[in-house]
Formats: sequence, structure tokens, C-alpha cells
Amino acid sequence: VSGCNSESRGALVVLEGLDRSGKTSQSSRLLTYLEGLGHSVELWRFPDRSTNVGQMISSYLSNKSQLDDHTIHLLFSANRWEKRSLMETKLKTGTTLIVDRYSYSGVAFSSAKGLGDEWCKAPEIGLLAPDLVLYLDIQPEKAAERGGYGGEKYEQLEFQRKVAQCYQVLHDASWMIVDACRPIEDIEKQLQELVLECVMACQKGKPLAN
Ligand code: DGP
Ligand code: NA
Ligand code: NA
Repeated sequence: VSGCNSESRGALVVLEGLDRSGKTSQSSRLLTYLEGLGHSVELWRFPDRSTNVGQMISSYLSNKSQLDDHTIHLLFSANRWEKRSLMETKLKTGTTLIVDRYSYSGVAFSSAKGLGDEWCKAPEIGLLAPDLVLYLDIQPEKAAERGGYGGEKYEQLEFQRKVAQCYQVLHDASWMIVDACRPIEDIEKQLQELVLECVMACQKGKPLAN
């Protein structure tokens, strides 16, 4: 099985998008797909609420605690940093990671509050660079119609509109913009093709970057 080749590394694939854009269900579909092909693959998500830092974030998101905008920004970043070395080990030993949100969420959600872009990006420097970012593109109004938000801090239409604008300036060469308003199976198929191509490139020796 290709994923068992100890010479090859796994791919770092990130899903980004507004709340209710479909990231979580598409991530788990990708996991099932790659597992079915015999690849070594794990599904991760940020924030990772299982750690101490993650619990502070979770408490903030559910409005049980209040934190200064800069402070919560740095906690989200710390939550990615605390997983960095494990992430590197997994990738280097051939496991592909499908990651539901990453640094782009960090920058988009904080700059939507008015914090400066450069300040927001600084603590992300040195984290591993994704091989592929799948941006699930949906209008904020359409996302809001999808069965409603769960009531967490950022799940409000007006704020999500700002986040959508902030995401737009973050697009880089690793991004693929996916129309997330189509039927779920159509999106799934497109993501499968993109991810498989990426996994193959990493197996063939595409270097892992910071
Ligand atoms: P989720 O578990 O994917 O629903 O994410 C929880 C919420 O936190 C969601 O509204 C997006 C937001 N979020 C995710 N990552 C970050 C981050 O790094 N910084 C900020 N400010 N918000 C984030
Ligand atoms: Na959410
Ligand atoms: Na999600």
C-alpha cells in the first residue's frame, strides 16, 4: 500500500471556510476516502479543545469567559503550536493529515475584529505550511441559512461577513477555492481529486515547508 512506504511523507491538507460552510462533514468524508485507498491518514481540527489551552478557547467561544482580543488570538495560535511537533512527526512518518481549520482561521477571525493583519500573522510564523488549502466558498447569508448556527461567539451573520472579507486577502498559491453551494456529493468528488493529487505529490518528494 502506497501509504506504508517509509520513504514518503504524508500531506498536510487544510480545510478553511466560514462557520457552516461544510468543512467538518467534508473532512470526515475525505478521511473515509483516503482510508479506503489504504493511506495512513488522520483527521485533526483546530481549535483542539482537548488540551488545557483548548479548554480556555472553548470556554471563550461559549461565552463562559471573556478575554482580550489579542489574548484569545495568541491562545488560538498556541493551540496550533502545541501540536506542531506531533504534526511534523506524523507527516514525516507518512501519515496524511486532514485539518479542519488552521492559521488562516486565526488571521481571518482576528482581523475581522480589527486587529492588524501583520500582527495576526506573526505568531503563525514557523508553523508547518499546508500542502493544500481547500477553501469552502459560501456566501455568509447562505451559510447562515444552513440549519442555523450553534450559538458560539462568532456565529453571527454580521461578523461572518467580515470574516469572509478577511479570508479573501489570505489566498496564496496553496489555495483551491471550492464552490460550497453545490450538492454535497459534487463537492466531495472535487475534493477527492484535489487531495489525491496532493498526496501523490508529497509521496514523490515535495518538500515540507515552514
Ligand atoms: P469550529 O470548532 O471549527 O467551529 O471553530 C470554532 C470557532 O472558532 C469558529 O467560529 C472559528 C473560530 N476560530 C477557529 N480558529 C480560530 C483562530 O485561530 N482564531 C480565532 N480568532 N478564531 C478561530
Ligand atoms: Na463553529
Ligand atoms: Na467546523
